[in-house]
Amino acid sequence: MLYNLLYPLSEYISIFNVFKYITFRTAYAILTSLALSLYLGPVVIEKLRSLQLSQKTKGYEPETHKAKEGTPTMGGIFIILSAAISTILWADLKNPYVWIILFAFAGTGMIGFYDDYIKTVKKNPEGISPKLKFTLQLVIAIIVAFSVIYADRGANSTKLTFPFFKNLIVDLSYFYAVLAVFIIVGASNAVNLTDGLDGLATMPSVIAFGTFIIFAYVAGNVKFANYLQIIYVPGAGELAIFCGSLVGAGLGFLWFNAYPASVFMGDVGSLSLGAALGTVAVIVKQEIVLAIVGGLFVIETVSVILQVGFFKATKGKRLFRMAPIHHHFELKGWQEPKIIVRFWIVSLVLALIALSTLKLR
Ligand code: 57M
Repeated sequence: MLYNLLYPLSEYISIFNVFKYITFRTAYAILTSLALSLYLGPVVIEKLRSLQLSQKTKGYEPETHKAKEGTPTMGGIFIILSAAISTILWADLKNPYVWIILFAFAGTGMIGFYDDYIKTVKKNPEGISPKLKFTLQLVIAIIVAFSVIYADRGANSTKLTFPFFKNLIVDLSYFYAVLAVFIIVGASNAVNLTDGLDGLATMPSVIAFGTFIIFAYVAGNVKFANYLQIIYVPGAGELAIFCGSLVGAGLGFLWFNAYPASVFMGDVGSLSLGAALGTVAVIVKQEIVLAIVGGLFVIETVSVILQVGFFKATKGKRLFRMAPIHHHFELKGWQEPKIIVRFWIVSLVLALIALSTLKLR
């Protein structure tokens, strides 16, 4: 908004020229959303506490989780508010990608909100039925996928590139929509599965959005995109501001979600963070790189798939003590902060590997 309001005045007031720069606006988007989430955090947490919006445990979690009962959930509300306000303030509101990403983010946030509402207010620990949740996610993802394809009239949006192979580009045409939907829904659920220890989904999300600031910036800049031999996506640079807003909002949330957490993000947070991550990857044409940047979320999801598959194949034997894999380490006796920090380190390493794909091609 500030870009739309103030940059046109730069002819008369030269200082406003600074609003032209995505780097400047991204930096201030990070700071704005960080300040907002640090301010909104205590207000929202107090409200959640007074409404007693905490989740009942299901009864089969590791012993250490019993003490967490009563911790307010749905803190994702202030992640969404802080990041959305900051994005609207600093991004170019004439850019269609800004609205597509905000739709994906807020739309999946509303699904999560509904699920949390059933779990907390209606006191049903199972939440909404998996079928309904999946259907609603599909609806949002399908709208997002076709909007992305429509936004560049299919010029490059249906092409799939492969990290490390610069000349390998496959045009999937409208089948690309199927892939995009899979990525958005998959990322949304993968972050949700990871969100089972204090800060475990938060910091890796911050690292992933931080990495995508760079991917969005270079994809939206014709010189950098040509130099790095990645697909140039006009307008994608504005997503750096959205990603920056999530870095700030995520760090602000982590302030309260750090071990021992005073709030959990709830599905309102985890589903929206994951879907936003998937949507950014789809828009900036780094779909496969997402699996590296968000490798920790992939590992968590694969651990569940393997656990369930192994259980069925062996008629009752378990591969891990419990899935997702963070529970396996808990049951092995690792202290919660140790698991969390080690998983953060894994995320950071994966983000660096993902960034190296820009040069190794
Ligand atoms: C998310 N939610 C946490 C909190 C958070 C198919 C199956 C693998 C599904 C999976 C599942 O239900 N995943 C959904 C897990 C819950 O956290 C709430 O949920 C929100 C995210 N949706 O924001 O509101 C609990 O996690 C802990 N937590 C923290 N700190 C945080 O910052 O400590 C969360 C955030 C919280 C708190 O204790 O109450 C959750 O775990 O329920 N199911 C599982 O993950 C279950 N695994 C399982 O059943 N494994 C089986 C099979 C099916 C693979 C096996 O290994 O044999 C675990 N879920 C629970 N207990 N509740 C098992 C242990």
